Amino acid sequence: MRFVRRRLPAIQTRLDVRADASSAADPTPRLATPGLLYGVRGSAPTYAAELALRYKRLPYKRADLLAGRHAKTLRRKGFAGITVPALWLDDERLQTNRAIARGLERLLPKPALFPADPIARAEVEGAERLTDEQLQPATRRILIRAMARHPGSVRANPEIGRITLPRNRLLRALLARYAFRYYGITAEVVREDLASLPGMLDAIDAYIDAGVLNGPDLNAADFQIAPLVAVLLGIDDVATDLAGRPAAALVARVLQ
Ligand SMILES: N[C@@H](CCC(=O)N[C@@H](CS)C(=O)NCC(=O)O)C(=O)O
Repeated sequence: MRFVRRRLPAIQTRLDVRADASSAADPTPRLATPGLLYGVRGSAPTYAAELALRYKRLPYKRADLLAGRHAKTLRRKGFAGITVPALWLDDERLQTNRAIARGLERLLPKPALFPADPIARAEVEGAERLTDEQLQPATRRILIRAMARHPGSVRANPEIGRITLPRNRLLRALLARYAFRYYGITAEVVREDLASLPGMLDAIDAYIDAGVLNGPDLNAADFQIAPLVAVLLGIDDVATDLAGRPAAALVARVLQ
């Protein structure tokens, strides 16, 4: 097998306890086998999928793939795409956070990841889109550039964990070069990301003010946004602008 299992299963242990606690009154389905979540160490999107699985109280195991080998492994496991999170659950292969959220909702409608009211649901889906299409790629580029240029200016969120980097400086530099090319990271692109970040955070804060996010019941968009904001809170360049924002309170609630 080409994946590396997490060495420290702290999150997993907590989940297993909850999954085992299901009783006659608890609608959590007993799956023939637990879900298998493929991820990458330190990946905020993978952690988002974990949050959705835990919310549904579905038992799962997480297997972290080696970045670089991930695409081949996922193909071999029968997934059509090359990104993580990728979830094998109840004989279904679900890939991307948006598809995973919908797949989990189909399998287990309660507790709901989306509001029943169509207008409220459309708003949550709008927040999801903003996250998936803009906040997630911008956060990735800002993070990778900060890690490559000023490693001391980045602290990993303990819940999400640290991206694994080689100790060897040359290997680290090669990896950075590869990642820059792969994700189209240049000084100019990251300057634009940094310039558009306050607008994205304003939009998230507005969703929170309107009760679309961080409402009494958390939803799919909350789970996708909070880990990304948690990553941003660990980057010196952007943390100050974030600290007092409602978005930071969402992180405190979702990631504890
Ligand atoms: N937007 C999708 C994709 C997430 C994504 O891009 N994941 C990264 C890791 S954080 C990945 O798999 N990158 C590998 C690649 O693009 O080849 C989601 O939320 O599921």
